[in-house]
Amino acid sequence: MNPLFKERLQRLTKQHQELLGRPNIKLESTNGIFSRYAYPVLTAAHVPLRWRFDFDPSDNPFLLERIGVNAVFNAGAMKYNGKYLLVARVEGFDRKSFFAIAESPNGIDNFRFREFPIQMPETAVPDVNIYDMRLTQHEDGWIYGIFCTERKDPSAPASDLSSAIANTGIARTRDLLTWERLPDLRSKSQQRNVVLHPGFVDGKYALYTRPQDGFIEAGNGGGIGWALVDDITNAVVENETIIDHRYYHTIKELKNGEGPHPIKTSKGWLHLAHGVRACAAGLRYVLYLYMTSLEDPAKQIARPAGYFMAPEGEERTGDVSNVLFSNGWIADDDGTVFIYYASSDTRMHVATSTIDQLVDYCLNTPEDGFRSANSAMAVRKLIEKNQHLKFEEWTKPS
Ligand code: M1P
Repeated sequence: MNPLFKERLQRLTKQHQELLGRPNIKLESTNGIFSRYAYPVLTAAHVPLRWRFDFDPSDNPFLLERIGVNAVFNAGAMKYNGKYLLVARVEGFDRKSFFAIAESPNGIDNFRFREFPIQMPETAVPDVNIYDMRLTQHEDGWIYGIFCTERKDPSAPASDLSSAIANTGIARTRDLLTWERLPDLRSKSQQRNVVLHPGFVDGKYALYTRPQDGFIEAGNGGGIGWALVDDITNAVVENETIIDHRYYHTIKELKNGEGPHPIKTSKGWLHLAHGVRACAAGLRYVLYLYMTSLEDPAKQIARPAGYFMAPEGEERTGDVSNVLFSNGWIADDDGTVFIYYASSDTRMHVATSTIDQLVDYCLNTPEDGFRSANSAMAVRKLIEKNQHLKFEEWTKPS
């Protein structure tokens, strides 16, 4: 064996094990709404070495990496058999993404990929790229994975090698080992960020949709939609109503999209979504929350203004900078919420909060007033409310 091979193998293995076993550190929360953690929970470097290196010394005497991983991001999430499970988007150097499951005993660190990535079955029209799976444990007993499937636009001129069509792939599993691929969602428009509601509504499957005119532009797609579907094995969007609109001069002016499926709370359904606006630096993706009624999951009951989380520090940079995106969260029985979010299309992080804190945030944060005067007025009202309180005295050391 080439001594270089052995030396590299030992170094690589040691570094990898140290990375996977590194304890995460909860950071102090400044806004009291959620806490970030010091380290990403999944990165390209977390991907098993066996997926990247040929460990046969005679075939790979220099121990070169054979298959490079560019990024690990936009993971769906669920609790399964007591473990915190992420279905991550693993993107290779070749730009193609596939899904892979990583599990952790505590939800904040020690995420380890299973032995093999998911070999997602294809439909008669093969996917070119698949990504951003939302997991839903549905009332019908199946676990659904709803994801984006991208294919080249067949109507694009030969010189156009970029135009693509975004559609929604649907797969289901009972054990997270074998997946059954169902026909893609049929809809009048392109669709990305489609999410399955966990229960039947009026006896039908309910989807959060994101109609879009083109592959990138939402265009006439007015925001996050809602559609009831009779048969998930032949899913067709017949009627779509917009339940969370886009507005001029807000964080979701350009487009928005549902994150993971909403969490049921005693006060309503709690939703996590992303909003996009344009600025001189390009597109800025932030996360926001809203709530809908328990009786009618399509009816908004709380719309806190602005963003809930925006990129900070190293989160700001990556393959597509200035992006936070989330398609996975887990609510534990004790009310803890693990929010899994990706930064800049590069890496996965976790933030923790509680259902009570998130609901309080939604119900008590002022709504967007759509004008500067109303924003200033909201601050003024808060100051006036505080004037009647003797909170300065509470800050004196006792
Ligand atoms: O690059 C940011 C995100 O862009 C797309 O999201 P949306 O359709 O809302 O614009 C997706 O490609 C997503 O994967 C990506 O993180």
